[in-house]
Amino acid sequence: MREQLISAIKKAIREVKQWPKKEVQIFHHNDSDGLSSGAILTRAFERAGFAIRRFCLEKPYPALLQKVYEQEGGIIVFADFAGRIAPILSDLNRGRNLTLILDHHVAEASTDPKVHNLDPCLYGLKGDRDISGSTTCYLFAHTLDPDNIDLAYIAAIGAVGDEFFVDGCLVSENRDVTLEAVKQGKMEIKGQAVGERYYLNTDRGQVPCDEFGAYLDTLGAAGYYQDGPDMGVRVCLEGTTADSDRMLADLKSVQAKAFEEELQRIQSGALKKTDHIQWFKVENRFQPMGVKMIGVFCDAIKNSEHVDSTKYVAGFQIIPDEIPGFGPIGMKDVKISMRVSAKMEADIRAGKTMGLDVLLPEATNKLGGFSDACHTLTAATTVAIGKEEQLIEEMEKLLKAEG
Ligand SMILES: [Mn+2]
Repeated sequence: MREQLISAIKKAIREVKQWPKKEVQIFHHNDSDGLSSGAILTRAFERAGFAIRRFCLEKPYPALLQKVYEQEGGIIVFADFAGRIAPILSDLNRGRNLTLILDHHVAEASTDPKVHNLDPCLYGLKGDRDISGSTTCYLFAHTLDPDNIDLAYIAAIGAVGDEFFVDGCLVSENRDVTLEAVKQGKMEIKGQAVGERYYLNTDRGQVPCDEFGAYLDTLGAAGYYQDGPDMGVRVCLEGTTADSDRMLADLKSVQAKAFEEELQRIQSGALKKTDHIQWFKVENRFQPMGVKMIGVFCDAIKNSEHVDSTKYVAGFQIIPDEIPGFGPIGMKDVKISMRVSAKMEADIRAGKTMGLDVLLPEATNKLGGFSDACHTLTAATTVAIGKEEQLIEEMEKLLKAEG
């Protein structure tokens, strides 16, 4: 299993080394795992003598992929997403670029030999248990050049950030990278009541890895349109600084203010209600924060007195037509995030109420939208601006059909 993954990585590396163009475009996710992945790949490709163009994405939107694949002869790397859309990337690529996918989400095999899907899920590892995006990138980096062993601690940061623990402990590949970082004196593991806690030894003292991950998450999400991801990647490689602390504090206050204002709107009746759903639009009032924030906000209110605990919570945020550093991609979409109260969570777990992983993507498909991350209790998709009300109606239809 692991050996087959490593030999697939070796094959991809051979092609990278033979490729005429010595420039790599790295597309990575904006959470702590994605930023760690971006940091590892940036350092590894730099060391191998490649020029780097790095882009941080909230999602690999179809409109963006279309633009990316207008080129020919490039080396394109996706990290911490895209494992599942390897067939789509294959159709877009048609042998014209060397594409590498270093993801750990549920994956589908590539159909273009020039698209290397190195997602460990295709090799018997569990992406929600054994290996994070960052650890996948680390395996790649370490196979590319054993000197990259010093990046093991960054892989551990991403693994802790994604919170895939077994009885409170990192396991399998994620554990191996952490033990390597401990051996190098860059981390310490301490036992606690349940499982373990992981610490980074930094120039500014010991920092719990989970706190470091939350720091990165804020830079990447609240700071998405304000160079937060660049700072996040720098912080992974060089540690936090007074500058990064200041950026974090500013972002937190922007977020607190935006959330407070939105809550006031909801209190004064901005929430619309149908039979099973309560919903609202923030339009672009969360700008300049990223669209992750609509999910964070729904999370913040889902169990509050301001919402009805018997109805699904849905919020819409307009997606700005801009990828930082990449430019406009011609997108006119809105993101919907959905959450449920603790009461509904119990009903969904008991099978009495439809889970969001079925409800939202089915309704989204009817309107030609894009579904990506849909789980039973949290879900998000995108539809064209103006279709918000229709999407709610489609969900109501599904719920009524279900009875
Ligand atoms: Mn991840």
